[in-house]
Amino acid sequence: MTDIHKLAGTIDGAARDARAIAQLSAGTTLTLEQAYAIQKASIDLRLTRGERRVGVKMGFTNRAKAVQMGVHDIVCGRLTDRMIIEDGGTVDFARYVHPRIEPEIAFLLKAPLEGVVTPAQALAAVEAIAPAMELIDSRYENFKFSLEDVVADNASSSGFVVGAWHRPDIDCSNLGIVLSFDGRPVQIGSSAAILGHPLRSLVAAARMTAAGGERLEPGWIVLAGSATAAEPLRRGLYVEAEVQSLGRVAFTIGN
Ligand code: OOG
Ligand code: MG
Repeated sequence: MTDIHKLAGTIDGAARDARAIAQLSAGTTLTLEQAYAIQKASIDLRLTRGERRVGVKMGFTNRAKAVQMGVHDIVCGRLTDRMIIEDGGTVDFARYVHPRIEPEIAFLLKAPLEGVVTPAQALAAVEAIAPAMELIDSRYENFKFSLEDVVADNASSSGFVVGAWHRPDIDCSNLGIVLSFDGRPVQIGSSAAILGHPLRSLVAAARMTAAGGERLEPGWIVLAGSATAAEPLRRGLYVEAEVQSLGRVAFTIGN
């Protein structure tokens, strides 16, 4: 029998100690449903310690990411306030195992979204949109995992940084995006790489969150997923994403 709470504790411990572990699927057979139950239970452990839920992240909404990681299904994960990186701030490298960064678009919700919604309904629930980056840090050795492993591990989510919020009437369907390290571009893409339109990712977030028995809440942030492949981070870097019409978001990695 798969012990959801024991495996959630294993994942939670690895994340707290910034320690890589073997894939859960190496020791047990996991269904996707069990993987999402482990994700929920591991995040519940954080909430019990006082962290606050602030939203949802979507993953593998972009082909370049799916190819990079060998996972071809859209996944979602949970964001808490402890994952927030201040725009312009500094992150402590020692908190992570093998962190990577990806440029994203963030939605801030003003109304709940639940279940099957149209892109127009999704847009009507959006208060604002912003340039963002997600710091992913798989808890698995060598950043390697199956679909079930990565879902159990909160879709690798470890940190995120959001830039200035803009009114949602900006057309975000095809915005140029540049990720740079110390001023040098390392990834170039477009928001169109996110399911053809980032709003489709918000639609998927509403559907998948409802399948997990929750809804997207007003005040929550939804990260639409990376517009490019992810880039490994190293100590001392100045990391910036610039999104056309939305501006820049940045942070430094401490030594
Ligand atoms: C999983 C997370 C994928 C995205 O934006 O596609 C993701 C991973 O690549 O480790 O966050
Ligand atoms: Mg991401």
